[in-house]
Amino acid sequence: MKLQLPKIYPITDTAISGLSHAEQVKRLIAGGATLIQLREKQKAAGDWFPDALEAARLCRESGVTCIVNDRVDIALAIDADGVHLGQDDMPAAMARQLLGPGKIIGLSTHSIDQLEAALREEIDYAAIGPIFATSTKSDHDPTIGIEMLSKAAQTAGMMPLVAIGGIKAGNLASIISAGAASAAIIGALLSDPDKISERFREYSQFTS
Ligand code: TZP
Ligand code: MG
Repeated sequence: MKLQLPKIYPITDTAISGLSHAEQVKRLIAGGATLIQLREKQKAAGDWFPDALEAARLCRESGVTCIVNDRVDIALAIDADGVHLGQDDMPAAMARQLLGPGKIIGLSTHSIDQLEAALREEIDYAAIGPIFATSTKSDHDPTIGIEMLSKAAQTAGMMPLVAIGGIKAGNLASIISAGAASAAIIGALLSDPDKISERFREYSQFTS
């Protein structure tokens, strides 16, 4: 069955927010988030695990979908709802074997060619980006822009497509109009930790 994604797909980042994943999850849920990705690029699994476990517990308690970036092992251990894989992560087919048919698998792509390859995998959604320049991911691929995003959305067809990279208040509506099912956002939601809930609420209005 086709996955229904919320229009805004928030992703946690402890370096940007200065908060634990659990605290970010709390604030995002208070703002109305219904699906959250936990993304930890710095800490080793052992150091991150207790925070990830608590974040997943908070999601479960509120009926919020919890997706883990990169780490299939952590997703399994905290019984998350799914995993978000990059091009260099474990192959999607292997993640599917480990996670089983009931879990969500998302796959990041950075070009139409990669997106076409992703469509042949047993995944639930594809992501494409960066759409705009971003400082959140240092080693990112070239930006795609709105025109290429429209082409990607057409290529994706029935596969839900998440747009990522440099998305903020001023360009959010254009992302959705271009055909993305959802906009993944990090910096614009988290840069002021006291305003995470407020920003989420505000951003939800740009998509309705
Ligand atoms: N993948 C492509 S761009 C990006 C990722 C993880 C970072 C997006 O962060 P931001 O702050 O919303 O630009
Ligand atoms: Mg990744």
